[in-house]
Amino acid sequence: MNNFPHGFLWGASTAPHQIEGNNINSDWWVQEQTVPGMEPSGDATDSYHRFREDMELLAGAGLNAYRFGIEWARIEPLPGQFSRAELAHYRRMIGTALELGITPVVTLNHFTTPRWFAEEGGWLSDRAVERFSAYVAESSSILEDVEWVATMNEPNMLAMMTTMRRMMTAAPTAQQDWQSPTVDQDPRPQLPPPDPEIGARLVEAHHAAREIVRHRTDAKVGWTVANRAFVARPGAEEKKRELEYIWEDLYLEGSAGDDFVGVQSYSSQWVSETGIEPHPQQPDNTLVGTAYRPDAIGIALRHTAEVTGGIPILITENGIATADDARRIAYTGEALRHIAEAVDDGIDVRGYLHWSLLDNYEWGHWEPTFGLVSVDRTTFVRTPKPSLAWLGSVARAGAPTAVAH
Ligand code: IFM
Repeated sequence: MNNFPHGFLWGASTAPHQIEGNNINSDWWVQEQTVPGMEPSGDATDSYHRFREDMELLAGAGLNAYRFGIEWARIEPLPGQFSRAELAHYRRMIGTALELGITPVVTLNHFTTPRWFAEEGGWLSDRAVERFSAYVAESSSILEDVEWVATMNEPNMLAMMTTMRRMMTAAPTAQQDWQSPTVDQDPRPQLPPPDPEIGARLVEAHHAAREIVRHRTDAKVGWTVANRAFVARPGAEEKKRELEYIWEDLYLEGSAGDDFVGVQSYSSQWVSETGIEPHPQQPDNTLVGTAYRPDAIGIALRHTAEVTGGIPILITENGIATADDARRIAYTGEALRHIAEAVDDGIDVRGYLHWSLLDNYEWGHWEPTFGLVSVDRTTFVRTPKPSLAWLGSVARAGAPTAVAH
């Protein structure tokens, strides 16, 4: 009981825009400079230059998988102009991971797009799928020995952000309401529900990308879906199903025919008959304003398995925004126990990738720290936190209950 399957991946995740620095050709770079209240990403953690050091820290702790992304805005800074040098850069990252005995899990799109793509109409433009496909085709040329490829990160949150941007364009004063799509600030505006029309476009783009990657590589292809782990108050079951469809199931159903689905969950949300209950401010909230709910990942795994009908699952993100590393260890230990129970119940989970390897840029803010490693933003010196060694020891033991903390 509570042993993870042989060959289980143990690692951590990152995203290019959140760690690389100076991603100046991306739509997010523009947004950071213009939306009031947003902090810029700047040099980020300079992982564009320091990726080997990051991977060595991960491997040295005993972890065997690293999820990182390719940045579209670097590969195609202008429409149709692909950078061989940038492709070579990401190929070096893949090569470094393999050399260090790390299984690379490569994400092709993690929220950001080239600014020209955004100016052309972004995901709502008639050319969106064609444009994304061209980028994916070029990127596939460096993926020949990559086993796991995610076409897109959290398309449901991307659809929500696209909906949010459309609302901000229509009413610029709304810019003050949302200073980050992931940080629940005070006062607390509700996130807009992702527009299903945008969701349908992302499903189309994912399917097109999946076929391109399959045609050109031997990788397992899927995408990763944010799971809000909704729980219904008495009498709110119907409302919960309605919200689950809008926020998650449209995208989980889009996984049909994929080789795996990425599950990402951090906290859980109550649903009453009138909708999602805003989570009140309280002392044990995380640094992104969410409830401390290590059980969320178990809810997310069960819901994903039910909707997808048993496609292999990779946990591509799970973690906590906290300045207290002992709390990170407590949260993660508890989350791993919920994962182990789901595995024992027959859910096909292939790996656990913690969010995040590094304290990084949390979409408009630097304060929420999710990392197993802290980074001095002036010198870029990395300092592993106790949680990194702790997760490595769990990985070596292969069972969370075997590790004292
Ligand atoms: O930082 C984000 C990541 O980019 C997508 N998933 C949630 C994380 C924490 O908010």
